[in-house]
Amino acid sequence: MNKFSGVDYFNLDTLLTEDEIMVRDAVRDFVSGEIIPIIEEYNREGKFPHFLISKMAEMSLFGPTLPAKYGCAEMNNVQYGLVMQELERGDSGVRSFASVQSALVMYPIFTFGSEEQKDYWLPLLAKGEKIGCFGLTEPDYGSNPGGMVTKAEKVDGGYILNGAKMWITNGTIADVAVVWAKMDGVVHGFLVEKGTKGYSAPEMKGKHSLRASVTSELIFEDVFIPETNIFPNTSGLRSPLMCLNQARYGIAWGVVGSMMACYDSALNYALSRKQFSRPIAGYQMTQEKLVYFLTEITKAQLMNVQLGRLKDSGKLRFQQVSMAKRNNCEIALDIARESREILGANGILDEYPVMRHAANLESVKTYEGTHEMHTLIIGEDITGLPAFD
Ligand code: TGC
Ligand code: FAD
Repeated sequence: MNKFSGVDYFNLDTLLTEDEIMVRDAVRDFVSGEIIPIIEEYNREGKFPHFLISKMAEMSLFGPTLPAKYGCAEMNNVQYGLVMQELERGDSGVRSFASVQSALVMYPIFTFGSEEQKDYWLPLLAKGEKIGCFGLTEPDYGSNPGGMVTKAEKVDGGYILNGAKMWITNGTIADVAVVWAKMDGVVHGFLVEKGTKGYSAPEMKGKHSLRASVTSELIFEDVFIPETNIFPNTSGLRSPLMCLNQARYGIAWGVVGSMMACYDSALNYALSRKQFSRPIAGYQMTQEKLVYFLTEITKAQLMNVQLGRLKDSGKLRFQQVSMAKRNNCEIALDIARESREILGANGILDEYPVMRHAANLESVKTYEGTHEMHTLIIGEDITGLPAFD
């Protein structure tokens, strides 16, 4: 296999530091060596490649922006974004695993947790010795999580949790679930540990998308949560929404990896596939597609670097994250679909990565806020007029 050398039409490496390039290249090699050779098989079987967890932990890919005292790498946000980009060049499901562990489990424990919760969970999660999941979505409340009906009730020494979550990445394999539930009408976060009586996490089967990722229901039937397992520092629905910003930021970068994989595959195929008198890359309509891909990749890369710099300077607004998540997911899906067209019938085979990326991106465009939700978030920001209801 040819070594993947990236897609950089505007010399964007000049916007990155040496350390940022070093992290990107290390993860790029890891993806080429460890993920790409095996991922089609795992995707076909509908299995998550568990053996990658310890390898990703060794590379400090979990909670990478958190402090070293928890065993984390203290990367900046551009490095974190580049990690997500490279992982998703391998597979959106593998990137999802890392996103959830970092942005939706380690981030809330770090941000809203007690010192004891941080000291116990963060080192174990960083080492990949424990796996986490994040339960916000419910069967009847997806885009509108504020309507959730999962409930906690205060009892002696803790809380009783009842309700259900759905579509939860890593749920079945998680040692700890960050679960959001209402108590007296206010949203709170709880750590629910595997094996707790009344808690189960059956895997959801039959997915055509993110097949190399575990997706589950979480069911809570009179589950007792000790006092030590509530987050002490939350502020209602705003707290889970803050976690979403971290994950959406990672997705905005991640899907550029999918775009690169599809562009690379389509370009190589178009150069080698001959129809009529020459390679199909020599026909104007194919070139139009390839130029569209490369232009959109370049625009997304520029958006991401600036997003990362804003995040590192503490000036990033959540509406800006929405714009990048919304745009980059839509474009990535377009590029995957059009790459499949360039590959003709071969495009539907898992000998090539494009159909897998296209199928995965259907989920990525939907989770962490649908295209429509991000439109409305930005629409409200521009006009001052909320249009959700
Ligand atoms: P709303 O009244 O707008 O907001 C409540 C409070 O939160 C503030 N806020 C945010 N703060 C930080 N970051 C954000 N992104 C925020 N969005 C809103 C807001 O300012 C307000 O603060 P305050 O101080 O005034 O109380 O709440 P709403 O109920 O009207 O909700 C609006 C809406 C639609 C934007 C929100 O609910 C939403 O984002 N919906 C989409 C749901 C979603 O994205 N779910 C994702 C679930 S997790 C997932 O998909 C994981 S995928 C995992 C993988 O990678 O595999
Ligand atoms: P709905 O909210 O029912 O929306 C259906 C359609 O209606 C969408 O097109 C939506 O945009 C549109 N719509 C809704 N309201 C409006 C409106 N006001 N105006 C215009 N259009 C509207 N959740 C978690 O909590 N944790 C996870 O780990 C997690 N992992 C996931 C993994 C996968 C593979 C998938 C597919 C989902 C995951 N999710 C997770 C859930 C995900 O966040 C939700 O699917 C998403 O937020 C959308 O909710 P929904 O599917 O219920 O769609």
